[in-house]
Amino acid sequence: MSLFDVTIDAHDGEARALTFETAHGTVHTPMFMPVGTHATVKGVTVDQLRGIGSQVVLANTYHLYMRPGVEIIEAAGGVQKFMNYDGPMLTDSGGFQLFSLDHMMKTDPDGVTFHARDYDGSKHRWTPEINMDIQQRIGADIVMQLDQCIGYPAAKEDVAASTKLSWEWAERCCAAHTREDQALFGIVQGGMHLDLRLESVRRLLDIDERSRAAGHKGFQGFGIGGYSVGEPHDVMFETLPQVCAALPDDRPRYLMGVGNPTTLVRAVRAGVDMFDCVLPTRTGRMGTAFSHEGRMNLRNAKYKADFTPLDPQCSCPVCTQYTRAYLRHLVKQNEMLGGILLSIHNLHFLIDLMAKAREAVLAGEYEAFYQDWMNSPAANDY
Ligand code: PRF
Ligand code: ZN
Repeated sequence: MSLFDVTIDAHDGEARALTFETAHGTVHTPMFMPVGTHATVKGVTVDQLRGIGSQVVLANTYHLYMRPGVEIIEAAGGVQKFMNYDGPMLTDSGGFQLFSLDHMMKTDPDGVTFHARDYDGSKHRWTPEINMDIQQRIGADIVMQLDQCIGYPAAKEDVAASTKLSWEWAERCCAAHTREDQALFGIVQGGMHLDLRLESVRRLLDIDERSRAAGHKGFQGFGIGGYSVGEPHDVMFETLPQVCAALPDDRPRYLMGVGNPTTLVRAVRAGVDMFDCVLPTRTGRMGTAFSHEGRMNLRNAKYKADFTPLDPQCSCPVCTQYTRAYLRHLVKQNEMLGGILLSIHNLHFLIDLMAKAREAVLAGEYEAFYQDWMNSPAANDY
């Protein structure tokens, strides 16, 4: 199998199980990617990530570009060498960070000018070409096009304008991306509007086709951006199934920035293959754990003398070795180990949930898996 060739291992309804190769290893879907924004999954070593079955680690172009800077990462031999991790990685373009933080930025058709207010306030300019150059030098296995993600609610004409800008930038990213050992994903935008979403998909597929006709490699997968930006929970599912259905069967679909367990189970059923989110690590650091009984706040006094495992149904190194009472103690004491252990458990929870989803798809039992989850106490918890 050559790089980024996709094998469709199984279909079950709209759910799929895929396998694809990257330069740093094989990836099986559905799967969840831990977020390592600054080339570190906060508090978790790469050995620990391997131990809980992590396949792809995500990093962020904007943050790495600001600090330590592309030159340092290049001098280290790429982001994997820099962080002593030899598995598959993905970088998000950083567009989302620019648009979601207040960067006093100015967008024009050619690119975006911004002030890095969360760093030193310095002024920078990115075009799609500059962004591709940065991501190629950072050197992850999968890179995302520069896009524009609009918040919710937004006027339809504004959504339409940012969707158009995103496909125009997709075309330029595609033309500027030349690294053969790296996959490039286009990103679908279009807010909550089905017509805009479908036009976004059509434009990306046109770009892909033209690129391939010219002997280039087009897009090896598709991000689905612009969801989970403040809309009520069910709104995404009014258009997500149609977006998935319009995308090619033989390319991975990556729902960006979504990490709620129930949303993952539902999105797989709609045809999504890949996910990332800060939720497991961020809420873990705050003392919250996912569990098969729903979310648990370890600060709660009811865990004070509870010497049972965190989640008795979980096989992770935290649940098999530590009690709720001890974890509560760590969290209450603001001990760093508390956030670390809850991050490991929460990541394992989502990674394992997707591994079980894959098993269910391979067995042709996804609908039963979905119904079991939706009828479980964990499903009510967003
Ligand atoms: N675009 C990019 N990254 C993202 C998003 C997006 O729309 C989202 C939206 N949920 C998260 N991360 N490039
Ligand atoms: Zn666990």
